[in-house]
Amino acid sequence: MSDRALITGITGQDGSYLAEHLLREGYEVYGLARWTSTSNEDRIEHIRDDLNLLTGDLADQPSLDRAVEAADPDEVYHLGALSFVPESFTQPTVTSNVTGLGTTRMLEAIRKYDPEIRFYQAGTSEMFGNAPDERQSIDTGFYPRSPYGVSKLYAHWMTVNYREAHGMYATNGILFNHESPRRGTQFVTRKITRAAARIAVGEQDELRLGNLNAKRDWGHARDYVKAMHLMLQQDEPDDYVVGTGEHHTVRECAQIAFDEVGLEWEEYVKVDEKFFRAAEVDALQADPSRAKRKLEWEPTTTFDEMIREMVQKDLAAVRSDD
Ligand code: NAP
Ligand code: G4F
Repeated sequence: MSDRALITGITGQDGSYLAEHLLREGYEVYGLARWTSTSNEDRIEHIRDDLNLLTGDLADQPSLDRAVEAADPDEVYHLGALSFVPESFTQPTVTSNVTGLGTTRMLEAIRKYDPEIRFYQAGTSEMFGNAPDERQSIDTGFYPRSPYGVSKLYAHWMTVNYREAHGMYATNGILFNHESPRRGTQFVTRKITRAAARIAVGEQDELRLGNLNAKRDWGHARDYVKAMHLMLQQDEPDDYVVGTGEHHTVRECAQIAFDEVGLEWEEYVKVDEKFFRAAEVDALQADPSRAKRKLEWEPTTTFDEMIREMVQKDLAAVRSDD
């Protein structure tokens, strides 16, 4: 009998890549998707017939209980969240409820149904925030700078607590930024690659951005979902930091994206105060040595390759809209 996995947030960037990966690995894949008035299934349309979708909301315990029971999974990958940092300042209590308490609800649903189910929590480098260390490892202290980061830190410790209190196989993956052509269009890399493509074909005049000096450790989502899967295949549950170990500025991202379409970024990018954050995380850079050693995981795509791939996909999309 094949292994069964339940993915919350299956309609998101990571959910779609993880579903593809698990299907390739021979899993029967279930996904929790919330009800929406129009379809939110664009990213999984190509594999829709191979998936078992269940409706539910992370704010609603009964729907989560039902989803766990219906999927009867061996592994749960909990990726569902309100994941856009600026919006978490606008909607702090929804963020706390969905991103924070939603994790407790999933852990409770599992504990009640079958505490042997393995659980992955989608942790984030945003929990490090104003980190004291130049490179962040599992030993770095946490200092989140947004309602999103605070909610994820709560979820992180709940995951540790269910492991220690109930003996559950509950694992935190602390993932640094990862992107792809499926990234939401408000996140800075995709905002840039899409704008570069649109400007190149004359559909947009300029690109307004916030802090160009912010540094992030950006990898490719396709690589990072493999690390999630590996984490749940270990003998014992543990917590892992996953990133490339390199960081780049938003400015560098713009340089590469505009170079890919043969344009000078300075001619099109304008700094707009509107996109500065109430509290910024200036720089994040992973120390992924433990994940590399214990999981034998390596990123395969460079930052430059990824941004160019995203621009090419955005160019193809804008051209096909014509
Ligand atoms: P994403 O594209 O924003 O996907 C988030 C998913 O959560 C979507 O499927 C969304 O559904 C779902 N969701 C939101 N609110 C929900 C609710 N109330 N009930 C049920 N589902 C809900 O995020 P991502 O980039 O794939 O990231 C996956 C996870 O990893 C998130 O938890 C994120 O916080 C975390 N993470 C991401 C990164 C990164 O760089 N990408 C790094 C570290 C951690 P809809 O499609 O209906 O909106
Ligand atoms: O792309 P971002 O919005 O991603 P951010 O805030 O780092 O969060 C992402 O990565 C986290 C992992 O560390 C995830 F947990 C989280 O769910 C999400 O996926 O912004 C990156 C940087 C920030 O410093 C921001 O201030 O880019 C800077 N930036 C500059 N101009 C901008 C813009 N960000 C956005 N979204 N839009 C701008 O115009």
